[in-house]
Amino acid sequence: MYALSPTNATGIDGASGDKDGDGASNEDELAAGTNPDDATDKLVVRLRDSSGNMLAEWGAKVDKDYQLEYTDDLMPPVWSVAGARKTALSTNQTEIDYSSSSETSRFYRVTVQP
Ligand SMILES: [Ca+2]
Repeated sequence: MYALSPTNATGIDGASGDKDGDGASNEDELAAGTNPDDATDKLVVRLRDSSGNMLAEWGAKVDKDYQLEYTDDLMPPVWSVAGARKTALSTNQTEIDYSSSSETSRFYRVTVQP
């Protein structure tokens, strides 16, 4: 499907390479179901306020499973889940972190579940 190198992990065609230069590694793109040859196709998470809680939204791939996670400290990060693991039924996915209202800073990520 994609011409990625199994023998040169750090090369541009390798797992940690970024063939299309969009900032997402080839390995992460394959896990997310995005195209490592298309710089306009990558998993992007946007955050915004929703009545005092943080709402995350991302462009999903149908039938992929996603989980929103957060941490309040990056040194080192201890990730906790926010909301439930979701199987995408459409390309627009959202999750609200209802535990976020009292926090002054918090970091988020969306993981693609196997
Ligand atoms: Ca891409």
